[in-house]
Amino acid sequence: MDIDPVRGDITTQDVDAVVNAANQALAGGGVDGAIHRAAGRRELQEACQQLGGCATGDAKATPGFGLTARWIIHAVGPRWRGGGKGEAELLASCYRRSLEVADELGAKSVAFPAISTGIYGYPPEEAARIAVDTIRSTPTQVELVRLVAFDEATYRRYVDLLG
Ligand code: AR6
Repeated sequence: MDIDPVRGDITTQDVDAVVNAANQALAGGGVDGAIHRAAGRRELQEACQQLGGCATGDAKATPGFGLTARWIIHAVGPRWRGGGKGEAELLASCYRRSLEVADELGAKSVAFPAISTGIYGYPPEEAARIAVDTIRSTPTQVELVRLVAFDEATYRRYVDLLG
């Protein structure tokens, strides 16, 4: 599998599936807001409502609607609470579950945002390490993972970790 760091906007990625940093209710701002705007708010909201929420650490798919990507995989990252509340395992679980859902869909290319590092306050350095380690160690049919960094510092971190 190739893991490519890119600087950019997840909503415009030309991949089979983009991952959304969602919340348990599957309705929010941040990347989520951008994805809802780009995919088509009404259709995506309806599709999310039918999923009946999503647990922290889990992931569920909807169609991509107006996106180039055929699917959106909604993953719910942990809110940072100091590190002693299982945050690392829950964040790793988001990446693992997203790849499992991608396999169920038959998606061969998947783009991830830096889950939990915005509104949820996860320390970005540690989050990047978990992202890279978990993607590398998860058995999957996905051939290309794009790590989409919204800012330069996140991009640099991915480049350093990927060597
Ligand atoms: N493309 C790629 N990355 C982006 C984009 C974009 N268009 N926009 C923001 N980011 P966040 P969280 C980066 O806050 O921390 C939502 O309301 C951003 O710079 O979207 O998991 C959900 O519904 C940051 O590095 O997600 C939840 O309520 C990263 O994406 C809550 O926020 C994640 O930022 C989830 O918080």
